[in-house]
Amino acid sequence: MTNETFPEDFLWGGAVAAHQIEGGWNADGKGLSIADVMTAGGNGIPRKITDGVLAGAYYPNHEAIDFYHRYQEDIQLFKELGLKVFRTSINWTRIFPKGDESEPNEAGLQFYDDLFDELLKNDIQPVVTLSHFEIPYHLYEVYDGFRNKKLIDFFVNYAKTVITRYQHKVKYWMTFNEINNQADGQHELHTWTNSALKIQATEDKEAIVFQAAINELIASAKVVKLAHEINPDLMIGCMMAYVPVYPYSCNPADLMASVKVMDRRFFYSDIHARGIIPSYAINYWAQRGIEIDVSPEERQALAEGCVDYIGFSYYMSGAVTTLAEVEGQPIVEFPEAKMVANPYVEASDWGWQIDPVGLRYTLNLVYERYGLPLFIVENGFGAYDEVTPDGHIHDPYRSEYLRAHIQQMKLAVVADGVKLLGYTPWGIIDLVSFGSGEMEKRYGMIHVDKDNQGHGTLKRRKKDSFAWYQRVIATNGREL
Ligand code: P53
Repeated sequence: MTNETFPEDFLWGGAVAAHQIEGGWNADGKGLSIADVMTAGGNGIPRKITDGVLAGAYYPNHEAIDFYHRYQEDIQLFKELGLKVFRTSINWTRIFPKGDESEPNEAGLQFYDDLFDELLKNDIQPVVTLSHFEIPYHLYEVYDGFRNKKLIDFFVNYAKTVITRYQHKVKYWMTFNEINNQADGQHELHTWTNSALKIQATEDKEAIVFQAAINELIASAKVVKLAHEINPDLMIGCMMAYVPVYPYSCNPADLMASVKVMDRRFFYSDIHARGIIPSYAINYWAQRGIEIDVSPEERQALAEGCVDYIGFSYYMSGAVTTLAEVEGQPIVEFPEAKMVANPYVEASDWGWQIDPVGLRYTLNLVYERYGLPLFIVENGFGAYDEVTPDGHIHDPYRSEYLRAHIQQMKLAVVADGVKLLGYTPWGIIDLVSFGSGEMEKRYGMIHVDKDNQGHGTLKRRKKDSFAWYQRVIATNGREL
């Protein structure tokens, strides 16, 4: 490899989400969000979604790492690390506690003014997700979540409020975090966190999730258009979870299965980026007898609200096969295929397949598909860490994972010509795991003293990976 590296203005950073770090779940007028009714699960143990907050249950997001009260101290560490950007979300329920009010909660708006000012004062640019699994619980209780078209207006009103308020502090925005996680409609946690949906066993899950997704895509498109009217300098992106799914074998049937599985996940960015509903989806709906409600005005809105860039997370790849002799997990929507382990890659302790080359592949694939700038807004390695008796955390596995991914990202930029805006590894500071609710599935370069049961001093400590990433940023990725 030559000495060529990333462009000088490359946005090195770190990423988190409000509900996974802030705590202060009912502080200063904040309302209940869908993340506030999720209990702690564990490695392989699902989180429960409760009806409201139950006495005696443990909700790890209620306190999280108490960033709400400690952000000044944390930002000093981010500054020392050299972050140029910090990706977080605005917790919708701080601004509109129930979601359907006409007037926002000023104390919530003030919190983000103070947070963004503190970041900017330390030369760190905030990058903001509008909806990162923080939909007001009231919008589920009263309106049934995003299957209801009323949520389009509530979201647009919320987005208009915060984009107007912070337009001079935040340039890069994203609408719905990992909007495609709900793609197959089968994971209760994902349909809950993406769309505040609870689907009865008697209902057609797939149809409901497609409708909710279309409603979100319309809401997103309206926000893109509105944001450009508010301030043409703003960059509004989508946020996708890209998990490339490979054909397990070169059997053509496996290749076709991978295309089908990938299309199901691409559906979302295809609409975000192109403004039209893809023919593969229209045909599928017709075959399945699914009726999706999209008015001519809404189609127009989709066409007028194409995103400026594609933000995405990348953690792992998958593989699919039709071969009878290979064991795997069934895929409900494609009964002829199943998901299987890839024998060429290893997996994390949580079974996530580690595949750095898959990141280069994804960057190429997505850039060719849309020709839009890309932004890797999540990537990282959830692992158990150990604090030594003298207070150190030696985490070479974390820098190894990140190094391998940055190397592939560099190849995509330097050798393949992909336009990449930046890289914000996930959970730059330890936080509550989304999927399991654990604290001990750690991604951070900054350790937080707290365990899965919620015990600990919340003290922050730099891990070995802190100094490593600091060097990466300082050398603009020349030294890995
Ligand atoms: P946790 C699936 C696949 C890729 C990313 O996840 C995913 C998921 C959902 O489980 O979620 C994103 O904490 C999400 C973050 C989340 C992070 O990845 O389960 O945007 O909120 O924390 C890591 O290990």
